[in-house]
Amino acid sequence: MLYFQYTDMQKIVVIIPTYNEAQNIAPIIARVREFEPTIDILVVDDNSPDGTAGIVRSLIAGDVHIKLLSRKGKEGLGKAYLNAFDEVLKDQEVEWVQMLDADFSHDPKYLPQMIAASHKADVVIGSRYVTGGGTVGWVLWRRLLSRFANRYCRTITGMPINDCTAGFILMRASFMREAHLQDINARGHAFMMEIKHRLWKKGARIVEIPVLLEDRHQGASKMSSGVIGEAVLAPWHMRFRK
Ligand SMILES: Nc1nc2c(ncn2[C@@H]2O[C@H](COP(=O)(O)OP(=O)(O)OP(=O)(O)O)[C@@H](O)[C@H]2O)c(=O)[nH]1
Ligand SMILES: [Mg+2]
Repeated sequence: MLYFQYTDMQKIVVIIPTYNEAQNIAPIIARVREFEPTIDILVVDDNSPDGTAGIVRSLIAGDVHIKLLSRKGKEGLGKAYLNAFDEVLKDQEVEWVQMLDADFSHDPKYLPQMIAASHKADVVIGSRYVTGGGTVGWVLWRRLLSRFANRYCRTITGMPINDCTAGFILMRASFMREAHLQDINARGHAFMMEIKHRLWKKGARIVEIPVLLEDRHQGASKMSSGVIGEAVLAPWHMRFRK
């Protein structure tokens, strides 16, 4: 069980999943610290062969607000997040959970704005597809695919969200505890759609704030064609699930 020491009024934990992010993990944590000096951070690492976990351990020595959840092996982003949610939500004091990629796609400079928006919401999405949001450095095919996937998801599920596949999300823990997130089997973009769909079905108030999403700065992408196929079917499952 992971215990955090809280210094802020709101108990927020930032979860950063990592697989081979040795080049990114210390700089991304430093960037979080620029904007949120004492926020709790949980890194969930799938035994990265490049030694990401070792770097996190060395950072923990100088910062009591960082924790590491070390998993046995690579099981995909979805499973890593579900495992981390389980650990974090066991602590009844936790009120908010923030998801943040390690690869600098999600700039921690938006965290204060997301936290401010949470006062009138249960889910805050760092969104590419509201006015002022977008992507930087993405190749055309990826921009088109993402835009299409999001319109498709919104149309089929009826969920009033412009950026269904966003992974930059702040969620109220009480809704997460009720939304049965642990049953989600999807891995990639479909995992992100499912989370939002389940929280929305529970009546969560969802707010999107504009962010510019950047392409990863360093390291290799773990995107695969399997996750695209899964994302095509997911909205239909969501629509017809009782
Ligand atoms: N713990 C864990 N983290 C993962 C796994 N796969 C990806 N991640 C992390 O999840 C975050 C998002 O993964 P990315 O590889 O950036 O996926 P993406 O954003 O769809 O694709 P690119 O930005 O093109 O690489 C990063 O912080 C990864 O290190 C995994 O199997 N286990
Ligand atoms: Mg990425």
